[in-house]
Amino acid sequence: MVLCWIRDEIPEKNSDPHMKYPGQYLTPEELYITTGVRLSQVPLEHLTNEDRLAELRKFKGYVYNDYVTIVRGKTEEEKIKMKAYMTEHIHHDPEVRLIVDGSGYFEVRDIDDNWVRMHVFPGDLIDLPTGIFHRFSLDNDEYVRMHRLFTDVPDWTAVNRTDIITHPSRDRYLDYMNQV
Ligand code: KMT
Ligand code: NI
Repeated sequence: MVLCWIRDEIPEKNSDPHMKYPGQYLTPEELYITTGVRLSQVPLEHLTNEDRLAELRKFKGYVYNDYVTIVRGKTEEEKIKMKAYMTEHIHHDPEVRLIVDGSGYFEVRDIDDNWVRMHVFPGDLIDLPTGIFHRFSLDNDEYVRMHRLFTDVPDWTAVNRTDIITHPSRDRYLDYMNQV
């Protein structure tokens, strides 16, 4: 089950929960209305990875997938990657991730530019719409493994918020939010 809440503004130690005082969880419906993010659950038990993929493909038409494991960075390369994940960015494509092991925090900006934190666990499937500002941090367990799914050839380009003047994916997101 994904737990969601509005995050405080304290920038240190992102692996802590950072729930904004006085603290309240958002329902999946509230999350959808304020961000456009959809959450669902995939039963991981009793299914091999291949079976699970076949199910997901039927459901959404995903054509590309791979796995990514993230651990607290020890090497310089890992540290750079962690920093990139935690830098606010958008993509041309939706960001679809199935958590298969471990846990972590996805953060998305809501329509009022608050950070909404989603604590994700195995079996959680998150679907971040194209053009939503987001970032990712490990929690204090310092490990997550995710299945990444794409409906097209993957485009890994991350456009950081500071670089953005206008971006087509941002216009698509704002159009999409008008229909939510
Ligand atoms: C990304 O674009 O890869 C992210 O936002 C990080 C979380 S998934 C590895
Ligand atoms: Ni991303």
